[in-house]
Amino acid sequence: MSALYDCWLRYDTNADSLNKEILAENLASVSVENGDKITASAVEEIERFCKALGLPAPQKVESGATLRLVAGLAAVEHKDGYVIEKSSHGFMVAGESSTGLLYGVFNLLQGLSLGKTPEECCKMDYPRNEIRMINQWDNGDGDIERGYAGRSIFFKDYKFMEDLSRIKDYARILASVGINAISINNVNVHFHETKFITPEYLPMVKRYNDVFNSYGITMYMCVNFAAPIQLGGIDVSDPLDERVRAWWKEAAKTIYEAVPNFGGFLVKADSEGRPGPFTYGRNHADGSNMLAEAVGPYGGLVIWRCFVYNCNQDWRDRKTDRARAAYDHFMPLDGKFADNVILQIKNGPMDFQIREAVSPLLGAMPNTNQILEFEVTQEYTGQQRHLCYLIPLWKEVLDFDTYAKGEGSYVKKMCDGSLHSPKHAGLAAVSNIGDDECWTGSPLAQANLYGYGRLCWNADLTAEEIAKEWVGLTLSTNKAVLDVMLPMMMTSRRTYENYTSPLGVGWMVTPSVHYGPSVDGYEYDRWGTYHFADWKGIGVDRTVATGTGYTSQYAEPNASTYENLDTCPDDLLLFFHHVDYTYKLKSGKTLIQHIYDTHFEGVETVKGYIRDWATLENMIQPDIFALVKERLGIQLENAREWRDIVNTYFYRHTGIPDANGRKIYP
Ligand code: GCW
Repeated sequence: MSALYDCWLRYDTNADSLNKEILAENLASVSVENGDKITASAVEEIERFCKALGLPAPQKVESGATLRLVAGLAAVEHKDGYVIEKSSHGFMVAGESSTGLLYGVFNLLQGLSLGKTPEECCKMDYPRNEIRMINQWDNGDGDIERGYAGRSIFFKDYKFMEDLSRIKDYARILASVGINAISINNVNVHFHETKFITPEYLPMVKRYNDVFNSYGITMYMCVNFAAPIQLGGIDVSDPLDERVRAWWKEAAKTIYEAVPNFGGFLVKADSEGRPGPFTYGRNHADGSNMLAEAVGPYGGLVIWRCFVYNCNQDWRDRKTDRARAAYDHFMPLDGKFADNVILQIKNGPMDFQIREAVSPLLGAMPNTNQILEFEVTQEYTGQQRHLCYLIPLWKEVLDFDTYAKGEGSYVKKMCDGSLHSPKHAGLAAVSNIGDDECWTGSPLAQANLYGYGRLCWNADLTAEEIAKEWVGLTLSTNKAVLDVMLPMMMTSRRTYENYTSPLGVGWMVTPSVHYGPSVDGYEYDRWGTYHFADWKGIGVDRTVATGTGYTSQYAEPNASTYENLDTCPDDLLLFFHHVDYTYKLKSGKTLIQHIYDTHFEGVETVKGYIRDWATLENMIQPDIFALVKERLGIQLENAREWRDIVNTYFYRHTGIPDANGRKIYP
């Protein structure tokens, strides 16, 4: 298609430096053992690879192939694992399942396009996490909630797309990094979308489902908790009402008759205006278990979000703390959820900020299935106009020690199920794609989708390794390119943080769009996202001693670390404490000087990115070069605006000048 469109599956990225003869020799013929529609996808991918590199299409043979593909090889122990090894006439890719085989083939093709020899591609690997899910926030009208990359590839004018080619390419992209689950519609299920689970839409649901299934991906849909009212004409959606329960059972039966291997439901309930069990004095175990009972007979799962908080707060009230909400609501329900209910918990207790604490609910419920939720779409992290490589942020979360079961209780162990041995575990994330030519607004934002998949596969991969793979597959394996890209990507999260909101306090964004500086934008609003800046200090006191008591939700020693000013890390200072502007950070700087310094520095770093990017002009594909160049220009303009507004705001509040006399607008 095009370099922008093909993402990391271009295959010809490094065409000039590949040994085509060796490739042609090894891909001369292919055989398939235990074939099905997933292995057919694998063969098709090999054909694409050959086409992209101008190699002859592989001959399909019964035996003696140079590339032998085997699905369902018992010797591969791990679920959906694979092995790539030498075999009698060339090489063999074998999977524990056909999905495992597909993963192996993607890995082989990626390795080859990075310039590895087939020998160097030999390995054994497997996904460490069971559920590796992507959530679309696509609405039926084609709009995408928090989407920064065009319109939906799934829906238009409240209809499913008839042409499934783009959905198929998306399935390829996802499967190539091991994603195995997708929910296709927004968690905010509005009027029209509520009907997506009814017979009117089920034939299309089935078509989408089949495409994803051919890539080893299970499809889910978001449902409206009040569907029995809207669709069933029942006057309530009380989860303990027999009529409501019967309605959901019937609805599930209808769905599964039409779409037998449908995954199940993803649910946002009692959150930001969505209906839920609270209306009827019921709790979230009552609500989710009711749906679980409906889909259970068909092997379906209910993924239930924990993003439940009071969004009608009064800013005058300093005691209510939105950060506490998920833990307060869900922790008492541990052990009360059905086996096929999985709680989905955002990485932070607030909402996907550039920096916030790790949610204390993660790993805290030993008798409940939990999965972690990330946001790949850059809602609060530059909306795909700013470069913000999110893998370092996610790694921090995955490597966070919750101490839930003593030292070493990392979040990643909750995700891979080794912390408490639940029935189900894994990760989910909000997608960043739309119908843009490059899928993600900026080509650099593709790296976040790629990296999310890679972390789902193996959370022990480093952010650098992932960046290096992505750069090699998408831009170039040329060392000069990597030398520019690695530092840019690895510093980008800190850079974004530098010119936006300081030290974990969050927001300061223009309300509703969440883009661009507005320091007091949410300060007197109902959303519970305040920084409490006055002339003397700033920050949210979440201590037990004098604040909201949020720190007590952590296991020790984390609770004490955050409670005490002396041990609270600088990066999260304003998330946990309200301090004076003259307070001295561990870095030795005063808070106010830190704010000025980071804001000046952030803008300078972006200027450096622009200079560095310019050096790549003749080393990478021109369309990618041009689009990123344009985006970096926007980033610089926005970063300046952030710097000047934030610095001026604090200068005006404090009257304290910058120690280095730089320009602050009075
Ligand atoms: O951060 C908020 C977003 C909402 C989103 C919500 C959620 C889908 O601003 O747009 O709604 O999170 O995660 O449910």
